Amino acid sequence: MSNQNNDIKALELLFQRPLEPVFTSRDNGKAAFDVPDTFLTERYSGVGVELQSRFGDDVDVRIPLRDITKPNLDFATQIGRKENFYIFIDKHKRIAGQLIKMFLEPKDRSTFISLAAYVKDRVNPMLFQYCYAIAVSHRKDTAMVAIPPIAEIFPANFVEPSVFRDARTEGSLITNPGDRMTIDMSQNFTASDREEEQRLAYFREDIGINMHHWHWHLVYPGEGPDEVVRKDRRGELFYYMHHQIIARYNVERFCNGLPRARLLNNLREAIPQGYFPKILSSLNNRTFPARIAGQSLRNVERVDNTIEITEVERWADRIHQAIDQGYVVDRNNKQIPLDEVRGIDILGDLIEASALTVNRQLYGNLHNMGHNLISLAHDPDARFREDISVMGDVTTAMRDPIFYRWHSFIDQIFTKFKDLLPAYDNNQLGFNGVSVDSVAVQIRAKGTTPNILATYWQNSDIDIGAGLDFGPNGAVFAKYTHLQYAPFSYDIRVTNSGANRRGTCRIFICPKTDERGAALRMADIKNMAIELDKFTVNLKPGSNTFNRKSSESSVTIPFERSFRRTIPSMQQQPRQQPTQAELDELAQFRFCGCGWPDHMLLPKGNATGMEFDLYCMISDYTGDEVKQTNDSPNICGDADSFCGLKDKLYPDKRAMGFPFDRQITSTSLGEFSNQYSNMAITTVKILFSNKTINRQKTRD
Ligand code: CUO
Repeated sequence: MSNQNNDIKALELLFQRPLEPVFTSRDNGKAAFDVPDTFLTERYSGVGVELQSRFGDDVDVRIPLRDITKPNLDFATQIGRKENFYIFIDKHKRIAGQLIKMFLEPKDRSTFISLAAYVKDRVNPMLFQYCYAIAVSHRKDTAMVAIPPIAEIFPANFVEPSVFRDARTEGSLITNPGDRMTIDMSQNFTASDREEEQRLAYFREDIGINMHHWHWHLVYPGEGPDEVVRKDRRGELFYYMHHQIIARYNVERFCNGLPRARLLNNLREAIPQGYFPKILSSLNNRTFPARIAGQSLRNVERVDNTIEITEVERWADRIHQAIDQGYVVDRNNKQIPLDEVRGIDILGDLIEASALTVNRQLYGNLHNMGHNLISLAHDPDARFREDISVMGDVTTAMRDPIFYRWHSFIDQIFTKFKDLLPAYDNNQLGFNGVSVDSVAVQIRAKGTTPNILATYWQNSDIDIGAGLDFGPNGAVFAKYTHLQYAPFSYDIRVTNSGANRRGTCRIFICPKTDERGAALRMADIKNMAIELDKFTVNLKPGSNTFNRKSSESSVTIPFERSFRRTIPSMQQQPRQQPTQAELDELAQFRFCGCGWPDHMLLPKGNATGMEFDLYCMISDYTGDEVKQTNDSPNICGDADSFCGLKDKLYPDKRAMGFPFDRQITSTSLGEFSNQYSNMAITTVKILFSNKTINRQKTRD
């Protein structure tokens, strides 16, 4: 293999089998590293030769690792290898930031690979994977390597544990992966229907949703060197991506006859929602701790991790005060206005809080410390030696109903700021001479009725073989049941009475009624408007028709992107020299793990057909256009609404969520939309069928 191919292979191998020492064979027993003796940890250093020959003899590819000057890892080993790693607390964030910096430093790729291989066996595996993935995605010389789906690396954080016992058995007894049976994963394993929150388990515990959340935080880390943290509008995107999650969750609750999530704005009130996750930490095989119903938050008093409820309340008060006054105060006591353009971005970084916060001392670390308080409520002083609950880990936080209560509280602070800004004026909202005459949707199948959409359950297979450390080689598939919708197309008719011009088509789906069927107020509708798609259109004079597939959404990534890491043309062995086109495609995969899973694009609706307003606006492109400062290719443009573009400016100049991010004075969505020719709405119904369909091999 060429050096380049050797390097790509080496970088891929370091993602596999996170708990195994680096000298074991990987890639289904086909590849192994040639590890310098000095790389072996104390445990294995006396048996080096034996190990190398045991794991290295019958492999197809042996990759030599260059010996390097050994780094001092004392800072990183403060997190034990069996401890859970969680990025919401200061100590872990700081260590991760330092390790990322160390990974970005080597000038050449092969030193980076050797460094990573050396570090891998010495630090906490979750910490390693997080920092390594960030480094691989930010180093220029590793751009061609795909970040594998996190559920493949640490499947235990996503999948109910009994699946693993079956998977190990199947994988060990049946050596040919092609002959292995698919393991069934149960849905609804965390609670019975006695617990009403269980109605939302399919959303909270969806593997694709939780992977997206991990990936988003990987693309937008809060701590680390500037080149990794300082990204265009990252604070605003923190607000917007999480805002959309809350909007989607609340609408999903309405579909299931539940009221919207109640904000967790009183940290001293018992929390009625219990949660018993039943999944195991990948690092220590212990179950993630549960929270009983009625648990109260308590001050956290642990070694290296303390937080008082009073402190969190003080930060929230100061942030509210800053919003009321219209400015924040930086570390030099300088006032920075919270204006229409920069205000939300400043607040996002300050509330999260990321390393870009203008004043950590004054405004604290509100959102992260909320995660921390909640995730240790069951054992705040570690007297029972219990670890964090799911709320403390980005791979698992969205499983717990409390996530949505905490993030609703955070979201309400942002909304308060947005509602104080002036409403958009006619210039901003209108587009003279452009009329959206109609918007409609139709399922892409024969004999379907326009504006009726369908959802159902689907079984899909995912490969959990790569994460079965010390287990069998090769793929082991598990069957996962998730919500799915019937693919549909938009049909948008537009009349342009002017010359050739461009616009941005913005499509949202808005709830009409709450869980009781009562009409929602405009103030609530705009907060729960779900972005479905956004794309640029060229308008020719006269009539224009745009057809767009649901699968092309700017919010989502396809199922294959969420769950498969290799492109089909590269799966054959022996591995051929990849073409440039394949390398480009692979480069996209890396960033493209970020994106809402396509199968969760639509809310579930209900069995009688739940009505929504489909809203379409075409905004004037002169107000939308962003002049990119570099002309590198668009890597993964297909989920840019939530994830931005790699190494580029956020591709829409308007505020995220436009036009629903500001107050709207109209009393209804119809009234709002009727005022502007460039907007239209249509009633659509989403009909849910309680049946399960197996995934076809190909979908459009
Ligand atoms: Cu993504 Cu709280 O930021 O979980």
